[in-house]
Amino acid sequence: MVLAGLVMILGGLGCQAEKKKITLGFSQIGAESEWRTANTKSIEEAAKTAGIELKFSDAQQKQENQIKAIRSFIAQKVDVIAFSPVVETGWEPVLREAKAAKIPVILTDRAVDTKDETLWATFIGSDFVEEGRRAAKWLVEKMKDHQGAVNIVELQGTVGSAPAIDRKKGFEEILKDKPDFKIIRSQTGDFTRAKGKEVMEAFLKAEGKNIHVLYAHNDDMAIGAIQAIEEAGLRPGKDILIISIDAVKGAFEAMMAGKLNVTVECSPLLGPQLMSAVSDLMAGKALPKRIVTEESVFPMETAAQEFPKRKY
Ligand code: GZL
Repeated sequence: MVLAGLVMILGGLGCQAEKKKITLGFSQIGAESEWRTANTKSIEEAAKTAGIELKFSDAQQKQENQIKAIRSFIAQKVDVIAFSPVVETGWEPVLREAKAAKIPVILTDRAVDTKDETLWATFIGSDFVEEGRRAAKWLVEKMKDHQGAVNIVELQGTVGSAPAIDRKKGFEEILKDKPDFKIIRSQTGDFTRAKGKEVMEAFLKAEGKNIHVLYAHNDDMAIGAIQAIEEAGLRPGKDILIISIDAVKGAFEAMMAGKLNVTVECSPLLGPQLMSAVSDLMAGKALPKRIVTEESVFPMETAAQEFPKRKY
């Protein structure tokens, strides 16, 4: 009898020891920017620290690849699915499939535009409209003693993406009652350095010295544009003021070189918050529908003192 009891206890312990590891399927947009690679690193490191098994897929900035990855995670019966949606729309069908399979979905970094908010458990990410407002508020303050027109060219992020839509919205909201501030050219640079340089070359060809300010939706496009401005014989940060968003290391290096005037922080370090949300979901805890990341603004003047403290 004692032996049987002992076997039961050991068996129970054995069951506890084999407690099933949480499996998270994550569909990442790609590796288009410094921000994205820092985001991926944060997620991979946080999953390891949390002891969560991570199935990771890189969509190379294509929505169809993200949809395929999510379907694969459903087929593999992962515990939770998380993804950073490359664009806002076109997600309902696959999210309904995840819901039917009773697999909760967490949105990270970018939001989706769906009528049915039960299709996702929570959205962890920045307030992109506020980032756009902060960029414009810095410019208005910087130009407060300037007389006459302020001609702005804008490098937008990926067409249809939440950050591109909302960073434009926030920027224009602040400038809407300031007629001297004009966006004279606006085009997507798809968040990459190469495309940012290419589009800035076209802006310079069309507008030349008529450009006073560049507003870039991310640092990578701003860094590409800086090369174009220098190749055109102009001084970035002086002849053309440059405002960008993310606050990656490359932006601090450009500010310390006097070529970028300000970067608005958008933290990619979402890994710990994501893993905490995954663990809470699996423990049956309710999650807030929105988890906002806290962020700052870094003008050129503070770059040297801030740079050593930067984590991405
Ligand atoms: C913002 C993120 C954007 C970054 C870009 O949260 O989605 O995508 O601003 C990145 O650098 O490519």
